[in-house]
Amino acid sequence: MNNFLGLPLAASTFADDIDFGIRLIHYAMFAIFILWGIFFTYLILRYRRREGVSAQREKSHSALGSLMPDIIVMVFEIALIAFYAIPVWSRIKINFPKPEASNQVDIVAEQFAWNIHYPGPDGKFGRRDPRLIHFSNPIGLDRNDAAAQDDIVAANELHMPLGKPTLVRLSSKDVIHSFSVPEFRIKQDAVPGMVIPVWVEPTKAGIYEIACAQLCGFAHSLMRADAIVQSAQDYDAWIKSRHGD
Ligand SMILES: [Cu+2]
Repeated sequence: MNNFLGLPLAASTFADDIDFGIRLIHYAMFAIFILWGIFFTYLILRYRRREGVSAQREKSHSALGSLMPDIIVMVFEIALIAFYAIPVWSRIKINFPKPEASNQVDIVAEQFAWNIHYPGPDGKFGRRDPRLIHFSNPIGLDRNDAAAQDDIVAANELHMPLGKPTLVRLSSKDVIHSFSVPEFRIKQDAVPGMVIPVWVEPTKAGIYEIACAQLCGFAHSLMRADAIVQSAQDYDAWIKSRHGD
């Protein structure tokens, strides 16, 4: 019953909050469907046409009485907004983790790959310039910039340490893509000309698929990458192994 809806593994700190909403809406709609079906069937049988029985037309009930179902639904919806939607939205989309306390990466989407830019051990992102973009330098990183010396650019490999939020600045080189990782309950468009922040704190080690969720061209279906969640030690070891690339 716990995974009655077939939701994917929940692997981020806010996944359960999102799932609560998905479950609540599905179960409430299922209950309404059943109750409404029973009521509808009852009315059809109770007031079916019979020989010798003529229709009775009563005066309508009070306005308040006939509005009651709407009032109940409205109270439910207002409660959903006030006690669920606003707190969860502000937790995920407004209160971002502090950059100093996060693993920071820039993701530059393109047809048809995810370029992941890590600031390296110095924690500073090197300068990027669109004029330097080349097939061997997909994000136009300026290797002459001091801050860029230790930067790492990996294609389709997003490494994330456990126990720390990863803060992503998402952008696109060409068309609109969408950064989607179902296990993290994240889906965010990458829009050319904009830098959109997203964050996630993974809770389970593993490899999850990043799939572009916005039809972006002929090879859209191949625009996949790995989100690799590993222990802090393994993450540091990977950064060291790539250092100087
Ligand atoms: Cu895409």
